[in-house]
Amino acid sequence: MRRLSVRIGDELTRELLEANQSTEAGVNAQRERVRLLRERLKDLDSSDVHNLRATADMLVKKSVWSIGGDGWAYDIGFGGLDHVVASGRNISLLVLDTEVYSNTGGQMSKSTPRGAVAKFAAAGKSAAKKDLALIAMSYGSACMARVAMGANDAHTPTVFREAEAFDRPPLILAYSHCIAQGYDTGHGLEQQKAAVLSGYWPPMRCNPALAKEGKNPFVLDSKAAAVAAEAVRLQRRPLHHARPRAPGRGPRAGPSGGTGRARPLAAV
Ligand SMILES: Cc1ncc(C[n+]2csc(CCOP(=O)(O)OP(=O)(O)O)c2C)c(N)n1
Repeated sequence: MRRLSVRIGDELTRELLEANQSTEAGVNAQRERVRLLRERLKDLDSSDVHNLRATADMLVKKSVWSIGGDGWAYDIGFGGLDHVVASGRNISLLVLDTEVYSNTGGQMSKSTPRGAVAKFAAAGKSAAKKDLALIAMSYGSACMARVAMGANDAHTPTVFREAEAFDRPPLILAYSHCIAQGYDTGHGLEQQKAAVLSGYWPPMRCNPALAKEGKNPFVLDSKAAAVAAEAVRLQRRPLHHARPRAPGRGPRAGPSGGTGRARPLAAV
């Protein structure tokens, strides 16, 4: 592109190569520059021009995410995920946290909360849920966030945009409803809302870049609990969140007579 700068225009060449694309507006401005570049290349012909035409779209920043479930993130792929988060390299990670392995039929993962019963963990999980958010925060290199789309659909895209704007590996933990949780997933967003309103899944962000500006890197995007935590358990069928069968395995869960349908949330 530098070799063609006399014909493309020095200013456009410099702007294309040095564009700040950390915000949506910055990316849109770069798209417009690429459109202009294509116009200026229209009547030119050389191998450099051909190459530039073929690769011009690469000048616009792409949003690329690695996506997996909690089984991947907390267990079977944890080594790799942990390495990326600790490295500080800008690789975006999204965990769809259903708190249970679904694809293989319903085993507990390290994300499964204490006392929960899964199809292949009938005695109830004895250990507490692993705190991936805390692990990520402890490195001080990653931009971590916890979201639940059903609770606040404006918060989720804001968090994604923010996470992409910083030159840090974003790790987003998204509370996700799932058929293995045993309720009608048509009510999944209500389930997510219950998880947030009850304080079970408080949305939060931790961005170490803010500390450099003298700000608190941790932002809690959640109000005090407004519904009983029981609401979350009641909506899940016995298969996932039921009274643990083995004594001493976690707190007593709600009655195991879930209907598989979401129920209205009870105020605290
Ligand atoms: C290293 C490795 N171990 C085991 C498996 C077998 N396996 C395939 S999917 C899966 C469950 C993954 O659960 P999760 O990541 O929570 O995704 P979900 O099925 O809930 O979408 C397992 C254990 C695998 N693919 N790779």
